[in-house]
Amino acid sequence: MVNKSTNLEEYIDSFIEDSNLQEVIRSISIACKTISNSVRLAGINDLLGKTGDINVQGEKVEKLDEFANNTLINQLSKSKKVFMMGSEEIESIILPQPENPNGEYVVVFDPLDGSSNIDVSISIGTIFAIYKKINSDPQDVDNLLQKGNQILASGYAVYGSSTVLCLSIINKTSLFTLSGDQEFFLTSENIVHGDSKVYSINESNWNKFTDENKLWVNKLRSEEFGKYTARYVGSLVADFHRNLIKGGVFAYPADPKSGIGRLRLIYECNPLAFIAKQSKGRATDESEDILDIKPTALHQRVGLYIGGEEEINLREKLI
Ligand code: AHM
Ligand code: MG
Repeated sequence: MVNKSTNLEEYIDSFIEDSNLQEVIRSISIACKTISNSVRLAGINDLLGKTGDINVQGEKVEKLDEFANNTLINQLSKSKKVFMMGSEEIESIILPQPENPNGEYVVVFDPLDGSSNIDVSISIGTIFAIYKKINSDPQDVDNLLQKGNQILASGYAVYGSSTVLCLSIINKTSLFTLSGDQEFFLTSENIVHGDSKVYSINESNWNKFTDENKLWVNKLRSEEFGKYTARYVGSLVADFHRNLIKGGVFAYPADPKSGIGRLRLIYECNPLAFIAKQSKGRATDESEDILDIKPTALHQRVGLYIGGEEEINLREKLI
């Protein structure tokens, strides 16, 4: 039973023993509040549009991407608990300023997922995951190249019709809603994937789909397994959030020729795959569990199939 007066602070105090980990989560939540406010007022505060820079992905950087990235780095630096960070927006290792050799935690994030939706007031969000460092070498990228199954906690904030923070830790995934007084209150606890019949796929890529994927999507469209409908926001974080709550499956297959996907393993796929796993869901890249893939590069892109366990199993049965 959700106690609607429990705030995030009380929640993390009640079952996370490590006060350093608590502080990391607190810092991320503060950054998400700041980002949420800036997203809501972007048009007024001249935060829409591009900075003129190109990021490591070769994409034009949005002003809000840059703002969100700096906000997370500054807030996590202030926590004094973080050893190293990795961001979708930055090419290599990020160290807190001042450096913190005694910090134990490594945090990775996509500061603002769904960049193409920023200027049109459609839901976007922040995705993050927290790991323990594996060694104390501040130049060792292996601290960031950890498998998703090493994640201690992950989550996201979605800046939608309300701002909701999802936190997944110790077999428990909960949702917090940001109040008018800028406090995150617990609004759903122990959530599990819903069972609506939804598929979320950019079907404009149909001509690049493998025969297996064409067969799968055609079966979903055929009503043989219930009446599926399509929902695709174009912000992974929002598509995942909807499917987690209501039910559904999201897929962004890898290009069959190159084997490379659109979404980033470390900053997008792993954090969400961890949440899925803890919420009766699953995520694969088609051949293996996303959480079992050993990253070989910071900005590695993979195919992603993520949703309720039954949805992912159904695809595997059909192809
Ligand atoms: P971003 O992190 O630069 O916003 O890119 C990732 C986004 C995802 O949020 C979304 O699922 C996908 O790219 C949409 O891609 P497409 O426009 O090809 O459908
Ligand atoms: Mg993204």
